[in-house]
Amino acid sequence: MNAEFVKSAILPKDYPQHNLPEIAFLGRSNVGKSSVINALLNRKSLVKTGKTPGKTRLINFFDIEKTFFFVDLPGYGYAKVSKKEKESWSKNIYTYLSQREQLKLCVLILDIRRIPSNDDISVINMLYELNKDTLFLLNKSDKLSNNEIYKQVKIICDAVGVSKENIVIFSALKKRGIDETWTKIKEILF
Ligand SMILES: Nc1nc2c(ncn2[C@@H]2O[C@H](COP(=O)(O)OP(=O)(O)O)[C@@H](O)[C@H]2O)c(=O)[nH]1
Ligand SMILES: [Mg+2]
Repeated sequence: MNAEFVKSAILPKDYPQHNLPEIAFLGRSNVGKSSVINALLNRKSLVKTGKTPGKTRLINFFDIEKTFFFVDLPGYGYAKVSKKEKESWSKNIYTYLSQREQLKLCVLILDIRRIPSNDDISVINMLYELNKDTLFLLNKSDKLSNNEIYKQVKIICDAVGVSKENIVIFSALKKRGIDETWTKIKEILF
């Protein structure tokens, strides 16, 4: 898939100007957000992985085939970040989510092995409050057996109050869930 980095921004005045739909990716630091984006685009390293967790506060915009945009929002929940930095993160994300008219779909990435953290729940509440269409990708499924996957899906669905239609069992490493994710994205966008 043809994907091109367009720019990084923090404030709305610096967001790129265009009229295409945007899909925003959210997740706690180290959940595999960059790996998921690369896997969906079948790119090895469009987005850097495993680098300086929690350090990037920038919103990165990627043009996909001149048809829509992927928006990589900064990862949250990194323990070594100060309270002040966390607040500015929340504010910048909230501004993007609440003001960006082009935003059509949010993709929230969770670690299938974990119960959603308080930070995850805050973000999910923000998305519900703003009435955003949200798709949940349960990443790192390669780390669990089928039996464990089944149990975790139920636990996570209950914890975040989402139905199974809005989740995809994913593995960026093993490339699981890619076609299903694209089908769901296209259902919502087009
Ligand atoms: N086992 C496994 N590891 C993954 C998967 N996705 C990402 N990772 C690893 O998780 C770490 C963080 O990935 P990265 O994409 O940089 O996460 P980000 O901080 O959310 O952007 C890296 O070591 C990745 O190799 C996955 O599906 N399975
Ligand atoms: Mg990343």
